[in-house]
Parts: sequence; C-alpha cells; structure tokens
Amino acid sequence: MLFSSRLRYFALLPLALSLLSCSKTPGTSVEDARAFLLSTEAELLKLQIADNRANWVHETYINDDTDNLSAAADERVIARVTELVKEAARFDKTTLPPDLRRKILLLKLSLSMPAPADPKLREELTQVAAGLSGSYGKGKYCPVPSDANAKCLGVEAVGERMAKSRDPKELAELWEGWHKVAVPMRDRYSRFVELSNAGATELGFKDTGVLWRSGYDMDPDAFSTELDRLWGQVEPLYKELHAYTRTRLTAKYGAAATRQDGMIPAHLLGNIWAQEWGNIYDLVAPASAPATYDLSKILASRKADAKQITGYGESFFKSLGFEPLPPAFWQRSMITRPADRDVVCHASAWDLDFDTDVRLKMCIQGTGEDFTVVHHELGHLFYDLAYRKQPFLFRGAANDGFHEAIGDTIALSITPEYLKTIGLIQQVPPPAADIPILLRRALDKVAFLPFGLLIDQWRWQVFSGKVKPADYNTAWWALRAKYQGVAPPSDRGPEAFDPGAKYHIPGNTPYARYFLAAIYQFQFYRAMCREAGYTGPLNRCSFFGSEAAGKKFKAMLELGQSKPWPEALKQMTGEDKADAGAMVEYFAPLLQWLKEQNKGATPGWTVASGK
Ligand code: X8Z
Ligand code: ZN
Repeated sequence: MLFSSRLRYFALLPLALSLLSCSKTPGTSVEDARAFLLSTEAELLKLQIADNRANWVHETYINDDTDNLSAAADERVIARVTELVKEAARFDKTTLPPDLRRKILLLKLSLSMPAPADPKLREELTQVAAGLSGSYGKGKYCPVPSDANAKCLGVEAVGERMAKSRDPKELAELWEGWHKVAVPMRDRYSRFVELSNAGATELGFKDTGVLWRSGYDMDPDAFSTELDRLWGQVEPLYKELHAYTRTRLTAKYGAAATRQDGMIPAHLLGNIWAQEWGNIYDLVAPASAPATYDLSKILASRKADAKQITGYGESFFKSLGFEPLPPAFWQRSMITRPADRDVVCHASAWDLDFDTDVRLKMCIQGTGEDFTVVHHELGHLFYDLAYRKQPFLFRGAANDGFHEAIGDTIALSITPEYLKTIGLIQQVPPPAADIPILLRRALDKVAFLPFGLLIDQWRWQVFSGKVKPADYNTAWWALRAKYQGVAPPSDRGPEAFDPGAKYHIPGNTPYARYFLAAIYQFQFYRAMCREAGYTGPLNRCSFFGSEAAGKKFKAMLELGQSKPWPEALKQMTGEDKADAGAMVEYFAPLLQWLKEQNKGATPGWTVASGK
C-alpha cells in the first residue's frame, strides 16, 4: 500500500508539473516549442481553411452579407495569429533547431494585414479592408451617369477598350472614368493604414511596410537596397524601350503624345495603369518586320473557350512530369464572369484546403493575354500542390516573388516552336522575326519593371508616415514620373486617389513580389533551359516536354518555405543571389536594336523638381 502510494506519487509528479506549466508558466524548452508549434499548425490550418471559404464566396458573390462574413473570418484568423505570435515570444531566448525557429519567424510574418489586439479596432480594420476590396470589385465607369440605361463598364471592359482604342480623347475619358472609382476610397484607406500600423507595432515592427520587407531572409533595409540593385541592372533597357515607344507614339498621335518633359501620357500605353504595354504592339512594331502571329486572333478563330485555354496551361505542366490538376479544380473554379452578380474578376489562384482543393478564379475572355495569365495562375496552383506535404507553416513559397514567378517561367517557353508543336500555328516565323517577338515581350515584361517597383515604394512611404493622406496622390505621381516616366492625361484634382484604381491597393496585396518575379522568372527559365540541354540563344528556348527540367523545378517547389530562399534558388539554378543578368541576356538582341533605333534621340525624361 505504502509502496504503491509512493509509486503513485512519483508517477503523478511529472503530470502535476506539466499541468502547472500549462496553466501558469508555460515552458520554454525545445520540446515545449515543438508541442506549441504542432498545436498551432493544426489550429491555424482549420481557421485558415474556414477563412479561405468565406473569402472565396465573397469574391465570387459580392454583397453586404459576404462582405461581413469574409471580414469576420479574416478577423478570427488575425486575432488568433496575433495571440499565437505573442505566445511564441516565450521561446525568444531558447536555442531552437533551425526548423522550429523558422516556423516561429514565419508565423510572425504571416499577416499582410496585422491588426490591433483591441477587438473593436480589429473589427473596424477587417471591415474597412473588406469594404475597400468590395468597392474595387463593384467599381464601374458609367460614361453617362445621368442616363439610367447607359451601359456601365467594369474593369475588364474598360481594360479591353483601352487596349483597342486608338483615339486619344476616348482613351483619356476611359482612363479618367475608371480612376473615379477610387475617389471614395481615400479616407478609408488612410484609416486602414493607421489601424494596420497599430497591429504591426504590437507585433514588434515599426510599421506594416517594415513587416512586409522582413519576409526575405534579410534585414528589411537590405531588402530595399537589393531592389535598387536589381533595378539598376535593368534600368538602361527600360530607358531605351521608353524612348523608342515615345518616338512611335509621337508619330502616331502627334501633340497628344508629346510632352516637354519627355514623359509618356499614361493613357496611351494600352493598359489602364500603363503597367504592361503589349496591347500597343501594332503601334510600335518595326516597319519592315516579317509577320509573326496574333494569339488573340488565333484563339478567337478556333473559338477556344475558357476551359480549353486552361487546358493548354495544364498540359504544359504535365509535359514536365507534374500530375494533372485534381478534380476539385475543374468542379469548383470560376473561370468566366458570371452574368448575374458582382465578382472580383482580378485573376487569382486559391489553395482552399492546403491539400488538393485548388481553384482558379478568373474572367477568361479568350485573349492572348488570358493565355499567359492562365499559365501564371496555374503556376501558383502547381506550387501549392507541390508543397502540400510540408508542415502547415512551410506550405508557402520560398518568398512571395517565387510564387509569382513559377507560371511566368513556364509562359516564357511559349515560343513559336511551342505553338507549332501544340498546333496553334502552322509555320514558325523566320529568325528575322526574333526582334518583333522580343519587342512584343519586352512591352510586357520590361515595361512592367518600374511599375512593379513603385507600387510598394509608395506604400512603404505611406505606412511609414513619410507620406500623409493629403499627399497620397502627389507622391504617387512623383514615383510614376521617377521610375516609369509616365504622366496622367490631365492635372489630377485634389480629391483623386489614383493608387486606389489599382486592385492591389484596395485589395492590400504586397507588390514587390511582382517586381522580383519579373526578374526571377528569367533566372529560373535560364536554369531550366540549361537542364533541358538547350544551348542556343536564350530567347528561342522552350523546355516544353523536358522531364529533366521539370524534375529540377519540382524539387524546388516541394521545399515550400522550409528553407531560406537563397537555398531554394541555389538548388535550382546554382546561384544564390537574384540576378537580372538572365533577363538582360534574354533581351540582348533587342537592346542592341533599340539603341540603333534611338540613335539621335536622348532616352530619359525630366522630373519636375520638388516632386
Ligand atoms: O495580380 C497579378 C496576377 C495575380 S497574382 C494576375 N499580377 C499583377 C497585376 O496584375 O498587377 C500578375 C502581374 C502583376
Ligand atoms: Zn500571381
């Protein structure tokens, strides 16, 4: 009896201690950290799936109810992550194995919209955020607002007209019309900034911008410097493209395209935001170029529907050795705009359950642009599927630029030879078509670079308080001038909030990722071409069908975010630094050609002082 009671005593002691440690002073050992992360991952997985479902329904059926439901689900995740980050601080002084330390770091960085712990403020923030994103999704430009029957245009309709119209007056109207959508967002956006910053401070960051810049396995200031370095590598190429495009637009539009300062009016570049210029290819095409092909026309003549266009993307991945998309993808995606309700049409890829329920949300109309965007989006989904066996906190990209680069890497392989292989064109254009094909591509990829860079330059200034709400728009145009060399069609009034007319601002999606992706994709592509045994000029390579290239790619994707990104990059490319050299190599023949065309002209523009 005695013995047994002693035994009981000893047997119960550890349990009693652990009960004590749960209720009063939680442990800080490595084993405690492991247990904490295990339960955190299980809990967050559940919460995040519920949040994804609410957001999916919101974005595919916008109304007041779904605005509220998605805001409430976001709030639950943010509240819990905030608590868990604070709880995890107890391991700050524990020497943890690298995987556990990394998980805690990733947990801390996981919110792109940190929120205050005060439930009232948190609720306000999530509602302001859902309202901003809803306002963008519902946004319409009504050419004759007083006429109830006048047809109002959503963002794709405005985009489509701006791609096709060659009437500067109509283009200016469309541009100004769409930008009105953002006017009522400005005050809500400044409140959003205040509240999100309060949340970032509670998590130990100076502001939300610093939190965003902390996600790159380097010091946040070093990250800004790194972006400047990369921009420095490609800026000369952009300047030549800008100068050439300006000359051709002046020839076409005369005074409407001509400015004393050398900037290009933003409404003449074939895109609402002047972010990609491929739609004005016909205006800048080399005079004596051999005919190439127009993918939009080919797809239209074949009556390729949304499903077929998506199928082309899937086949490419399969040719590299990836499994087909899971059945849920085909059953649950939204790939065309529904006729009867407001939806967020901006294309996005959804990892609903962090397993095989992956979905595409896109309003495919059948253009050549859709063809590339489908590859972009499927890149996200094949990445999601590849890392789904990782622990929950590692189910993400090496960094967010990697996620954005995967599909684009594949799309660089859409060469004439590839289009012939899949039967979309009958004849491969002669080598003399290289320059027009490269120019067409540069209008999208090279023109994008300064835009990709400036969006977050603006947001970082806003989050840091350097730019106050009254100066939001002036600061925006100062950056547009500095980096892109573009100007608005007319002076912007004091009520304008032009950043809000771009999805990622009201949608609060960080944007430096796209700048990085524009550079990484050429680095990945060069490595895969090498792996596929290709040795010719980089711009003619397609690694379609190369299982060797696919294997290398897949191995990197499967890592998820379990390792710092330079390791993932090294495994795939042998290089551990981002390098725009691959992009410069790809466009080298075009750069030389542009320089010849620009002889006698001076690339560049002047930015008014004080801006
Ligand atoms: O937003 C996107 C994708 C979804 S992640 C369609 N992109 C940026 C944009 O449209 O502004 C891709 C390129 C840049
Ligand atoms: Zn994307």
